[in-house]
Amino acid sequence: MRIAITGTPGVGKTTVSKNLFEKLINLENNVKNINITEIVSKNQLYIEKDDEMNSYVIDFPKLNNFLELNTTCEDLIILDGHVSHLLNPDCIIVLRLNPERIFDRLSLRNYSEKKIKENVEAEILDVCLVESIENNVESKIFEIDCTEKSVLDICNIIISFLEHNTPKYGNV
Ligand code: DAT
Repeated sequence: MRIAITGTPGVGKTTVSKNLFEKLINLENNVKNINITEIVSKNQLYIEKDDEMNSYVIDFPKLNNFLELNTTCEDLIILDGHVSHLLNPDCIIVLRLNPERIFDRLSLRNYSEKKIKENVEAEILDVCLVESIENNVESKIFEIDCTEKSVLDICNIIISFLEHNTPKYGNV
């Protein structure tokens, strides 16, 4: 089973994924936490590097192939990344955050003004949510506003979503 943890850079995907992994590994032993940027960079699963934006243009067929070869259908796979919703997930968690907080967090990362603006706009325009809905007819989608929530709260919400027979779309 593939769980996509998606959302605009800065929403908290990596922090939530790591904490979720620690919680789930206590319940099941076949849990994997895969950071998309890390594996794309390490295994050269990209077409080119966008130096201006300091990001990769991902080679999706290569990335999909890599995931097929390195996971099994028995694994509970956490896919951490802002394109994870494009990797055939069974369920998608879209993390959301007040765009002003995204601005603050990305400024701390010393991103360029252009990259910060692009990401703040992406959050305002619901880009990850819209892409998730458009590209996944079968998957369940759950949207979480992380603005006033602790990482622990967010993880508990996700686990509760995974454990219960929830409708196709939900938000909290
Ligand atoms: P992403 O992986 O989406 O780019 P991140 O996990 O690196 O985001 O988090 C960005 C920063 O925000 C990092 O310093 C940790 C902090 N953070 C993440 N989730 C948080 C939360 N729920 N409450 C407070 N801070 C959080």
